[in-house]
Amino acid sequence: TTRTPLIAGNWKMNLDHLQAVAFVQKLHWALKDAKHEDGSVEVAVFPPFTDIRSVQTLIDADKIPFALGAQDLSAHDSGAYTGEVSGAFLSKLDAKYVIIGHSERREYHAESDDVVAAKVQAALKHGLVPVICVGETAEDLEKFGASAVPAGQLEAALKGVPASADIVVAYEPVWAIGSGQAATPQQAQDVCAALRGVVARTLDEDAAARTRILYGGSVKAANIASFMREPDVDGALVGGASLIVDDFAAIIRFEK
Ligand code: G2H
Repeated sequence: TTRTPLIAGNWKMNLDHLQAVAFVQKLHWALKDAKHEDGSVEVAVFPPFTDIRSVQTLIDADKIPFALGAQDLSAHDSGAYTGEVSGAFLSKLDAKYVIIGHSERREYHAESDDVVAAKVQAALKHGLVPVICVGETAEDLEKFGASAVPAGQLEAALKGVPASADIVVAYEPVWAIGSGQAATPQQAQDVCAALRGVVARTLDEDAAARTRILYGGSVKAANIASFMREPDVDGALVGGASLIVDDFAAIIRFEK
C-alpha cells in the first residue's frame, strides 16, 4: 500500500488570525514547486479556532493546497456547553482533520481515554478525520517500555470505530515534546509499528495498511528525513518548527 505522507503543523496557542493569514501566504510562497503541489505529500495546518475561518478563506481564494484542521473539538454536537466547539461547525469551515487527545489536553485538561474516545466518535460523525495522539511519559517509558502506554491509549480511542473509518494516528512521546530531544528514528519506528498492529487488531488489516501513523516530538528540518525513511512512519506532527516559515517549508521538502 502506498500511504501519502502527511506533514501536519500543530500551531498550538500561537498566531492570531492576522498572523495566521500572513504565515500561510509566506509558507505558500516558500513552497512554490514543492512536492505537495503534485499531491505526493499532504500538508495540513492546525491553527487556533479563532483563525480557522480566515485561513479557510485564504486557502480557498488562492487555491493553496493545504488541508485545514482544528486542535480539538467537543464530544457533543451542540447545546449548553459553554466554550466548546462542535465538529459540525468545523466541517462547515472545510476543516478536514481534528487533533484529538494531544498530551497537552490529556495533561492540562484531564482528558481521559474515555473523553478521547467520545471525541473520536464526534469527529467521525461530523465527517472529520481524527488525528489521534498517543504517547508515553518519561516515567511510563522507564516502567513499561515505549509501546505499552501508547498502544493502550490507541486501543481505547478506537473503541466503536468502524474498520472503514478514515483516521490518522500520531505517536508523540511526551518526553520528546517541545524538549528539543526527539526520539530516535528506530524508537519511532518500533512504536509506530506496534500502533499499526493495534489498528490491525482493533479495526482490520486493510485499515492498518491504509492508516497513516505520524511521529511527533521535536521534529525539525534536520531530523525529518531520518523519520521518513522508517517504513511505519508516514509523516510528522510538528509543533515549534511549524511556526517558522523556512523550517516548516524545509520539513515539507524532506528528501528521504
Ligand atoms: C508535539 C509537537 C507537535 P513539538 O506536541 O504536536 O510539538 O514539535 O514542538 O515538540
